[in-house]
Amino acid sequence: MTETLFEDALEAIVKGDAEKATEVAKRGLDEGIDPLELMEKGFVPGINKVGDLFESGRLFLPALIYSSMAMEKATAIINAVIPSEQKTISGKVLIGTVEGDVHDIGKTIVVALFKANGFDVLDIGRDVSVSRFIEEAEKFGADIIGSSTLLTTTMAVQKELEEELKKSGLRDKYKTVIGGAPVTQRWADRIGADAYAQDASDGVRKVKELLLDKG
Ligand code: B12
Repeated sequence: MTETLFEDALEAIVKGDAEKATEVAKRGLDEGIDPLELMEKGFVPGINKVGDLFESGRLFLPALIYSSMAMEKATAIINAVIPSEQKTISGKVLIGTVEGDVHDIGKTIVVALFKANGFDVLDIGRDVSVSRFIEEAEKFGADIIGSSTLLTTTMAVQKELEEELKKSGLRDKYKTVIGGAPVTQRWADRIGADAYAQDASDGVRKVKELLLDKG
């Protein structure tokens, strides 16, 4: 039964059917499925498939937009019910998508899971400039700055953030974590970010380690 639900979730996203995505998300929750599992095994494979079809020219931008709208509906329903886990460690995490990039579905999932894990999170949205990342981190008193990017062209902004923090003498004040589909551990090492996370759960682990490290 769960398998059918995952397939329905995938299909709703591939077809760009927001109504069906909403129905499947609600049905899953009614059936008592783990919301994160429904996201990771149903909806996320759906949007990844859409990405593959788009890349290979078998699906075009209008369809990509419908699929992402369906994904946003499902994400909103699921994020609202991600269960809070025991607060084991406290810390302030600022997170945003870098300038030039409007992709925020993944970042929004990360924000929801971070909040559920008891971190104090400030989501500064998408298309955020390096200077705004730093200003907001200073105002918020962040421990960690998290940046997301889905475009290979905007990965450079994560590097600029590292450089700007160094230039302004603030690098040691914060720990940085980076994520997004094209981002890798290698990229993190290259630009000098403190951590890389491949998905939201990995992000929680990495942020906990960084907070322990920060003391
Ligand atoms: C949905 C989507 C869109 C939607 C975005 C809607 C939205 N509100 O986000 C829309 C339709 C707007 C869009 C637009 C474009 N898109 Co688009 N899009 C996608 C798609 C299909 C899915 C992205 C997604 O949501 N994935 C699901 C989430 C859950 O995964 P995720 O983002 O990777 O996040 C997870 C992890 O990476 C990690 N994570 C992410 N960030 C962070 C941050 C931190 C701190 C941490 C700890 C973890 C973490 O945790 C998340 C949850 O587990 C991808 C294909 C793909 N497979 O990635 C293409 C893709 C990213 N898009 C692409 C392109 C080209 C574009 C456009 C340029 C298209 C165009 N011609 O206009 C524009 C760009 C506009 C801009 N300036 O940003 C290309 C990028 C190619 C490249 N090499 O750079 C891709 C790869 C498609 C492709 N295969 O060609 N897109």
